[in-house]
Amino acid sequence: MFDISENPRLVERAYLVGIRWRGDSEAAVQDHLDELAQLMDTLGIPVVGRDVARLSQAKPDLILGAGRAEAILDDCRRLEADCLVFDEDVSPTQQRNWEKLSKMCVIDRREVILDIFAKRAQTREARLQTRLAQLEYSLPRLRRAWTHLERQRGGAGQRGGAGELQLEMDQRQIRDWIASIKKELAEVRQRRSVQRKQRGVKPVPNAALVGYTNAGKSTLLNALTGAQVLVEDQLFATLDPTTRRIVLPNNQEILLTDTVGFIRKLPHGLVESFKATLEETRLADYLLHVVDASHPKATDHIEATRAVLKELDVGDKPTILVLNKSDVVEERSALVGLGRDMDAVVEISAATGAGLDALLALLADLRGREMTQLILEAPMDRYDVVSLAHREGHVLSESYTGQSIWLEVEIPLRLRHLFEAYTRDTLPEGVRGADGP
Ligand SMILES: Nc1nc2c(ncn2[C@@H]2O[C@H](COP(=O)(O)OP(=O)(O)OP(=O)(O)O)[C@@H](O)[C@H]2O)c(=O)[nH]1
Ligand SMILES: [Mg+2]
Repeated sequence: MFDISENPRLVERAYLVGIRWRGDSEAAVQDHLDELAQLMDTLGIPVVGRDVARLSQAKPDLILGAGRAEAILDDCRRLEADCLVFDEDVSPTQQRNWEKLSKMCVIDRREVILDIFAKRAQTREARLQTRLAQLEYSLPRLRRAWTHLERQRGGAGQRGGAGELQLEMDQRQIRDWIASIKKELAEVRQRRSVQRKQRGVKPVPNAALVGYTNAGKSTLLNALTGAQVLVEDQLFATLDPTTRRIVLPNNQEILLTDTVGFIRKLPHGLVESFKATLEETRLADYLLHVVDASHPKATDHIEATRAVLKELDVGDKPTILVLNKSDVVEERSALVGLGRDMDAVVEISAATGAGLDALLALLADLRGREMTQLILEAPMDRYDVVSLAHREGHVLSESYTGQSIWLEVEIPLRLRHLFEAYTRDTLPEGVRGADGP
């Protein structure tokens, strides 16, 4: 593996560019730029200026027209900005053109998010996943210069001088690097799946906390379980999953998992490479979709979250919409109608504890709804099937016919496959059922 970390130059003053497409409101574009500024803040790079350009169609070489581009560059010179950040996707060619023109670092929102992940990743797995997403993002971009990758390799917000390596060689090395990271990740995941299997002797239902970054997911996990996940008023405080057990009011247990938050334009590569971390979400029986209900853009956050859930293929799991931060909600009317199409909605404050009882009751209720009634015939020597039914469900009737044990049971839907081989349509004549004589 190569290492090129000589004298990376620090990017210190960012200039943001948003684009107002036909049909967009000025306020929406400004909101998105506010969020981009927050992302830059998370990276530790001050924003010294911003501009919104109106556009009906992107120009292939610079997105913007040449006149507008010049005006932005004048502004950047005046403000001594050294990094231009687009809230739009910038293609590799456009990025190269802008860098040539401006002699500045030029990045887009997705790359900012990648840099934040790189800065925040703590565990080996999160670091590998982030590095993979970064490399895949930069692969088509390498043609322009070495500086880009060096900047990423040097760490968040840094940027290096020119490298001397040959282009073709670089690309090949990057590909090798990607392959070796994938191999390492496969090993880490293999180990985790073994651990999960060992844990999963008795399958306990799993609910995943999902939602926009900074919605309060970790605060909620901590409030419900006494866990000590890092909570911060910053974007992407959490990258690694934490799972804790909670006991519901009906004495049933569930596992609750907190994981990485979502955002508009989460780089596709990140979603891809974090799929393993998000595995707990994919395996979850329910989702608790947490939203910062005090945020003026709460509705957009819900939509952006659902878009990522769809990308993860978990969009149709039973979902409770959790309207968090009710202690600081000013516009109560804005919440009306939210979550209409979800299974339940509850207003809480993870900070004050308000509404947590109602949330737990809802979870118990949702769990209750997930049961199915079956008639089972188990051979006499398969008492394990019978005891599984007792352990995981409610046995309504139990009868012996000599060769078989007949059961009427209510079991969780998610375990139905375990009983498939023993499921029958009706009880035979003479066997007494739950409402029999
Ligand atoms: N006022 C208020 N603040 C809250 C509440 N819940 C969380 N917060 C604050 O919101 C910020 C984000 O909370 P986190 O729990 O880190 O949010 P998260 O969803 O885990 O965020 P990421 O891990 O970055 O995706 C912190 O400053 C919390 O103190 C709440 O109910 N009321
Ligand atoms: Mg968190």
